[in-house]
Parts: sequence; C-alpha cells; structure tokens
Amino acid sequence: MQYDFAAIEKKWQDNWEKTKPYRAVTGDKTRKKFYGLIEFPYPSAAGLHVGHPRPFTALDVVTRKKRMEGYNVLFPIGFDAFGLPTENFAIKNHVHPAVVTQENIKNFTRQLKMLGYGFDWDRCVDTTDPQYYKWTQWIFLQLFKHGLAYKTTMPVNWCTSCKCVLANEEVVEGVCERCGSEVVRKEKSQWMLRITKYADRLIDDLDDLDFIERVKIQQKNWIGRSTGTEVTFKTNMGDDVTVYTTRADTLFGTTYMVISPEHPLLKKWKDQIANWAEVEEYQAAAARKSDFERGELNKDKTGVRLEGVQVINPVTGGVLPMFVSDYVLMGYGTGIVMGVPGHDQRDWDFAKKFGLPIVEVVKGGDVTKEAFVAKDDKAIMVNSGFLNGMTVKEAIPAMKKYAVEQGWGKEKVNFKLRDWVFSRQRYWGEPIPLVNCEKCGWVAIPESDLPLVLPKVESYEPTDDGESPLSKMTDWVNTTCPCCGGPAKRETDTMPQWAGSSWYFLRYMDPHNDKELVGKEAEEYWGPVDWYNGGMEHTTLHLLYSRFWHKFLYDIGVVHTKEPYAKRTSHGMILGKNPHYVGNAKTEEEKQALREKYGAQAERPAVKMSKSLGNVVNPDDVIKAYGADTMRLYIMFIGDFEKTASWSDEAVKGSKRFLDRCWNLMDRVTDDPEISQQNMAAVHKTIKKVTNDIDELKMNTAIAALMALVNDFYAKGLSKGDLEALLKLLSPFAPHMVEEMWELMGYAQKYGKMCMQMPWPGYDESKTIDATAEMAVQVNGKLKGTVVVPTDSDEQTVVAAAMELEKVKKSTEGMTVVKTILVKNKLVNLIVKP
Ligand code: ANZ
Ligand code: ZN
Repeated sequence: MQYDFAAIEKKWQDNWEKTKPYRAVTGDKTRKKFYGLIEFPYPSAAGLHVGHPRPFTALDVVTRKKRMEGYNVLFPIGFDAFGLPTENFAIKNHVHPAVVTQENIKNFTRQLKMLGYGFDWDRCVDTTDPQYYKWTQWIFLQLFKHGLAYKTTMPVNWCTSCKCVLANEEVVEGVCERCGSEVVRKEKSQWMLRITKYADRLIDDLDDLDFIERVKIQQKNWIGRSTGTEVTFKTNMGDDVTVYTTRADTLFGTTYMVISPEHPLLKKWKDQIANWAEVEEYQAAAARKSDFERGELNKDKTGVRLEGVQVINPVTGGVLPMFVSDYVLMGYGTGIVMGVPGHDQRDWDFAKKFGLPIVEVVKGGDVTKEAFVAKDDKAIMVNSGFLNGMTVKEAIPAMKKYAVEQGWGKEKVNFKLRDWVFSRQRYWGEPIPLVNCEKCGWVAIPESDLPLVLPKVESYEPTDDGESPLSKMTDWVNTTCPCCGGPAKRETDTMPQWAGSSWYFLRYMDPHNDKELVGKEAEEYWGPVDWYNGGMEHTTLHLLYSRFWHKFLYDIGVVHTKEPYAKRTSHGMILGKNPHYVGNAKTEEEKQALREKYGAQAERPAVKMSKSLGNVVNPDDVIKAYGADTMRLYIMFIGDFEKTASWSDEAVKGSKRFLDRCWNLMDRVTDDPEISQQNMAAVHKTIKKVTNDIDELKMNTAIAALMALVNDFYAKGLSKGDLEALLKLLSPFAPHMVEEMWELMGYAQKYGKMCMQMPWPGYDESKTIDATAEMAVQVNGKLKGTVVVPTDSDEQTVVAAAMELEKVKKSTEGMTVVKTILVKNKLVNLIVKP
C-alpha cells in the first residue's frame, strides 16, 4: 500500500476539526496544566514563511508529548494583526486594511491547519477585533490612571519612510527596525509609558526565570543599570555642574569637561560665552545627527571650546576648560561628563584632537598611545593623592566616600532604558482612548465606552507633517469631555504594534470573557506560561514590553504572578541558498566577478531568504509535493534549534524517504516474540533518547535516534509491540501518518483512542544498557574528541552523535560535510568544506 500523504493528511485534519482533541480544559484539577506558547504571527500578505514552522513545530512537538504525558495542555494561536505592512499594502492596493487583514488571517489559518498543529482553535485571538482591543485600551487606561502614561514633547526617532515615530527599541543600528530606512530626530508631543519605573524589577526578577542566558544578558544590557557617583564641580559661571561617572577613582586624571549640545545650561550661559555663535552652529549640526552616529562608532570627535568657562577640579584645585561635544548625550546621566583621557578611549580621542593633557592615574598601559582601560579592577592608582597605591576596586568607593563627606558627591544609579514612546501617527492601530479638554486637560473616556472603535476613514495614508490620518476625521475628533461636558478633542495617534502583543497570552486563557480581560479562575489555573519560544529579535522589544505590562497587571491585581513566562527559548533563522555564492561558480573569473559585485555576501553559501534573491521557500509548495508530515519532520531535523540552518530541497526528500520507510514497516511486522526480545534494548534506548531530547529541543538528534531504530527494524525485523512504540515516539513529529498507521494496525480499535491520546511510552533504564563503542571523531583528519555510541552504529547515528561535540560544532559551523569516512566502532572522519 502506498503512503498517500495528501489523502491521509486531509482525513485526519477533518477528523481533528470535528473531534477537537487539542481542546484545553480550564480548571481541570485532575491533571497538571501545561501552557506552551509560540509568538503569534503577523498575518502578512505573503502568507506563512518557512521560518514560522520551525518554532511552531518545535512547540507543537513539545506540547503533543506533554499531552501524552497526561498534562492538560493549552497551546493557542492567534494573530498580531495591527501594523504597518498591512496598512502599506492596503494603501498600495486600495483596499481597507481591515479587509486585507481578514483575507490574510484566512490564508494563514488555512496554512497552519494544513501543517497539522495541535492548536486549540476555539481560543484564537485577533488583535484587530474590537472585542480584543477593548482590553488593550482598558490596560492603557489603567496605566494612564496610575500615572504611567504621560504626554510630553521631546526629540523622538522619526522614520522617514514609515512617517511615524519609533520607540528606542525599534531603532536598530541607526535605522528603522522594520523597513531599514533612515531615522531622524523630530520634536514631537508623544504618549510615553513609564517602563523606567520597572527597570529594577525587570532586571532583578530575571534571576528566577528559566530563560536562555543570551536573552537575560541582552535584556540586562538594554536596561543598562549602572551604579556610579554624581560629582559636582564649581565654575566661574554662577552655576555648579554635575557629572555622572562610574569611575570616581579617576578624578585626579580629569583634564577637561564636556557638556552635551542639548544641555539647557548652554542657553543660560549664552551671554557669558565669548564664542556663542560658534557654539550655536555646533548645536544645529549635532541636532541633525542620530544618537547612533554620535555614539560608539564615531572615532572622529568634534566639539567647540566654551570660551570664558572655567571649571574647578575639586580634588586638585586645577582649572579645567569646558567643551561642548556631541559624544555626550543629553539623555544619559546628567548630560555632562568629566574628561579622563588617560582611561577612557572616547576622551582620549577627544583630547588628542584638541591637544588636551593626558594624565595617567591607573598604572598598566601607555597612555601616550591609547587610553588604558584596566581589564580587571586590580590595577594600581598613581598620581592621585590619597588614592595612590590602592587598587581601582578600592579607590572607587574611597573617592565616593570622600566626595560625599566633602559635600560635592553622591551615589547614583542610572539606567540606559528610556520610557517607551507609545504613540504612532498611523491609522491601523488601536485608538488611544483619551480626550483633551481645554478645561480638564487629558481625560480618560469612561470604561463603559470601550472599545473605542477605530473609525472608517476615506484616506489612511500617512502624512509628512506627522499628523495621524485620524486627525482629518473631524466628526470623530470633536467630542465632549466626559468630565465637564465641554468641547474636547480625541487623541488621534494610535498605539504601536507592540500593544496588542503585550498581553495576548492572558487572553488565550479566557478568550470569550466579555466582563474582564481574563477571569480570575482561568488566570490562576493557566498562568504563568510554562514555555515560551520566540525570536531573539524580540528580546528588547516584545519580550521586554510584555514583561512590563504583566508586572503592572500584577501590581493592580489582575494577574497572580510577577512574571508572565517561566521559560523562554529561542530558535535560529532558516536561511535560503545564496544565488551569488562563489562556491557555485565554475571558473576563477566568475568567482572574481561575484566577489567584486557582492563582496562579503559572495562568501556565504546561505543567506536570509528574500524575494529579490529568489530563494524564498513557500511551505504550500513543500506540503503539496511531500506532505505536511515531511515538512514538519524536516524542519525539526534541519539542525541545532538555536542556530541558523540552511534550507535544502535534497534533505527534504530524505525526510520523505524516512517516512516512507516507516510506512512500509507495516508489511514487516511479525508476531515472533524472539524479535521483540532482540529489539528491547534498542527500543528502550530510543524512548529514553527521544524523551530527553524533546525536553531539550534537540529535535534533530531525537529524529536521528528514530531513524537508527527504524534501520534496526529493517535489519532485524520487528514485532507489533515494537511498531506500537515507534508510532508513539513518532506521533509528535508526524501526527497524520502515525494516526493512519495506528488505525490500519488495529491499535485504534484495540485501545479506543488515537495514538496521540495514548500515554507517552516509558523506558526501563536497566533495559537500555547495551554494548557500546567509544569512537574517535575527526574533522578533516584532525582529532576533535570521542563519542560513545551503540556497537555497530551506522553512519547517521555516529555523525549525529559526533555533531553534538562542542569542538565538532565549532569546526563545522557554516561548513558542508562533503564526505564521511566511517571505520565501524573505531573512528569517524568528517570531510568538510566551506
Ligand atoms: C569618567 C570616566 C573615566 C568614565 C573612565 C569612564 C571611564 P556606563 O557604565 O555606561 O553607565 N558618561 C556619563 N554620562 C554620559 C553621557 N551623557 N554621554 C556620554 N557618556 C557619558 O557609563 C558611564 C560613563 O560614561 C561615565 O563614567 C562617563 O565617563 C560616561 F576612565 O566618567 B566616565
Ligand atoms: Zn473637560
């Protein structure tokens, strides 16, 4: 009998649609709960990308196994559907964004169902549904009522292409995170959320979470807590100046001062600064630059000396000059720094350029060549009066103490994190439920008026003047004040795309509740999310924002846990073939041409998929050709989950062949009890391996173990019991094919259950022990370590084991294995090429 995947997949998907085996039951006390979450997709017009199935399938496998282990599983899905791409698509094609959104959601739903995911579709949410965003608006109102939302005018990041403001988190390396366009500064009045009030808790509470280390580090760095000293200097201008420094120990080495171009003191001193015109010109030039251009990357320091300004160094009594320079940012510390060229590279670069003295106060380098930044804090202080002979570690608190006693210093904690710029001048977002009244100022609309529905407008094109499209809807804008009944105007900016996703995991727990955003019982039962997988690119965006909102909801008693997610993992990207890869060129000339035209990109065999490179893989095509189970299996077998992996059509076929082999095992099953005995060790070992590997997201090695088991079955034969065990282990990966085989083999009738409803197979440690072989692992002939594998393991098993060695991972990263040399039970040699 043929493995007719198309018919089989359709049959089982129809069955699941009707019988709903993935329904999560709120409040079921007879089972433990497990809440698995993937980042809900943005329903773009392009449809599902092959990048989506990687995390989706991984958590589908995890949650399927959990169900078989007896858990009451919540594995939900929804759509994060507000946002710019849809709005831009709608503008270009002259359809309303709401219409586009519904079409896209329909298409995504079709594709997700086709992949056989065990989502509880009855809990599906759509952030653009007024019944959903009613609660997004409700949360905003609570933030407003608690003083955590405020409007202020300040220079903000403005994307020249999206024509709207961006949060700091949305500016990546100086460009718009979404469209890659230039970001400039613009003075605008904006709604802000006081995320900074949660800065300490957002760092401290990470300690108790099971997040991968990279995520914790990135969040901590972004929040950037720094403990230092504020030091106040006397000047001849009638005002003292205060700096923030983490290196109070270097005060004796301070040879000049720098003030940020935006600092308000400058204007105040205007008449006393002899070269004011020059300063003003410099301020104007700085205003045109982004923080990014002014920061780290900029080696060529610029600035203007403030003529007539004198600052007194409190420890040496020396007179210091003061400069205005754009490498000092107004948004951090006090906006003024003390220049210590001997020990800060930025200051060193500046001092060199302006011919300022460089004084060594920490021993260990040659400050005439570059700044000496002590690697550890054991370096010794010199030229520093009472600090001489101390280590840096001792000198910092000693100077701090002295400064405090003398009355010109105090301890200070600073954060890099800024408040969250929360308004957008675009149409396709949640309306902000506030009105502005001449008498009462900003007033919340009554909660009973929620949702404040996004009105239909004639034109939703963004404007260059930075006014939201809603501002032209005068009928909608003009309203009455809920407070005094007088005339008032609605806020016309909308919320950013990150609003709806900041709390969606709560709605899944109780999606149809029209009284509360989530009911107490449901939240207490399901919260927190047990396992959340998502992209690294969201670490300092969605992941941070949603932790902030959740903490706020905790503070006002809506949720019972401080943190929304107990565990966070992250997947690598799926890359496509690089059409410009030099490795594909036949002649030297061709190679040279590619290098000239594409530079570094020509050296990479695989690159990010994109329309322009023609290397995008559409899941629909793969499913059509090989079936969803092959797609699922392949995307799990593709490589280490956390790392990037390259799509290969050949390897997809390999996964299909494996499923064919599984299918054909049905013809080989016997009732011979001898065979069952023979396979015992292999079966138990595989159960152990697959069980542990799934928990650690090592889906590739779990599949390799299943492949080895199937090879064993082909070599030695298999019993009905052996096949039953295999099907259970394979069920999370290839659920359609497994259910069909389960039925054909008569198990469905025997147990009255689908395979996915059976208990997960257990193993007996004593039965897993089997003769093993320690094998040497080489890469290109060089010894990298050894692996212990079952005696007579085949190539696939040995290679899979070898690939788990750190050293092998390192030396094969980005390479292709072109050949494998296997000396059974002794050695494996991987021949790799870039
Ligand atoms: C003197 C000094 C000497 C510094 C030295 C560093 C090394 P973190 O750790 O990131 O908090 N700084 C302070 N405010 C600044 C601003 N608005 N713009 C640019 N730089 C600013 O960094 C604190 C250090 O960054 C401070 O300590 C200050 O330079 C600089 F050997 O003061 B330091
Ligand atoms: Zn009023």
